[in-house]
Amino acid sequence: MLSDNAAAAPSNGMDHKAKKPKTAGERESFMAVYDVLVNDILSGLDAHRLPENGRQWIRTMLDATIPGGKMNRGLTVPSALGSILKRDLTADELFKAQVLGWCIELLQAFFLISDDIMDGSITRRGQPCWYRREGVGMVAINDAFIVESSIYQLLRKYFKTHQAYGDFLELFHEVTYQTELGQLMDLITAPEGNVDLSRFSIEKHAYIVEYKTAYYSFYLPIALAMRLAGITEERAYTQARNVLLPLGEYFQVQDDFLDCYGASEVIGKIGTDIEDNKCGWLIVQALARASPEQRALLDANYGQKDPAKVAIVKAIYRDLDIETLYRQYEEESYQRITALINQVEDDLIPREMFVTFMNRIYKRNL
Ligand code: DMA
Ligand code: MG
Ligand code: MG
Ligand code: MG
Repeated sequence: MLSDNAAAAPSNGMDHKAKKPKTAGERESFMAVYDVLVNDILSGLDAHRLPENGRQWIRTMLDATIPGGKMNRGLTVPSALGSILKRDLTADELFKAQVLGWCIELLQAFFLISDDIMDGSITRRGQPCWYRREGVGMVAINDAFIVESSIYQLLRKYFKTHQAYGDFLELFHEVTYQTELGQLMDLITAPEGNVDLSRFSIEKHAYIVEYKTAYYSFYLPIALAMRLAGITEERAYTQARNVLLPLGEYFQVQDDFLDCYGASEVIGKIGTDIEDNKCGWLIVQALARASPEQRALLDANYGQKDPAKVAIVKAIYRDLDIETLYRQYEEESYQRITALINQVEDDLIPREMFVTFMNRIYKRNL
């Protein structure tokens, strides 16, 4: 978990110390805000005369799709705000940061409900994916839209008169669009029943992971905390992006690795990337190293829902020692991102909040 990751972080020779990892108290306090926000969403339905069974549906759906994850994105907003302000937060500052954090968790739930349908996934967070629950099916598509709309119900309720309201709306809209563009490229690079591995490349992979993951998972939490703290200089946001997009790429490479090598009871999901013909990090690395014979086997076996074919692809990954390559990539990424953090002007935005964010995911196994 988080503390293990922080403990695993190598000394990086930086004089700025990372904040302590999230304590149980911070998670508990964050979860308490979830209960408040669900009640806000449900109360907001009164104005729409939603029949009781609709209200019950929404309550069940929110509880099944929003909590239960690692909450790294959401917890980063209050922790980054503390780093920026360099003091304990007031109760009101903490609450506002937690509301924004939950809005990211709602955005994440909206993406995951749809992503699991599009990827044909089986489980999420150790439970059947929402669309696979009894009586749900394709209602899940509209549920994803309701979760997305709920973000804007909450932003209006808590920030309508805040000076940064317009910026918050713009940020959520922009990163949503970016994520959808990334998902588009992820999906159309992986057409079902039409395997053509020459479509894959390191560059295509880099585009997909920047757009589908890095903006909403890494840039958004820090940018929201910065905006909440009153930072308006564009230069500060550019410097944040310079660290957070590479950090997001590293995170999605980990996700690609865990899809194949993670323990499903730990990551709570069953990998589908090989079956789904995905342009993931493992296949891109394998293609760069495969002999002509191995390449022919990959062409014949990738992207098919047949366990024997998946096993052949995994055997080639093993022969090419992709796992060792990944371990090297992890170490190299930590050094490379540390160097990027050292380029940030510390009096503009504290380097510490990037170190904390990086340590939270370094060498993760879920
Ligand atoms: C995740 O890509 C991207 C978004 C926007 C949810 P993915 O399909 O690799 O995610 P997961 O492995 O969690 O299904
Ligand atoms: Mg998926
Ligand atoms: Mg996907
Ligand atoms: Mg994945």
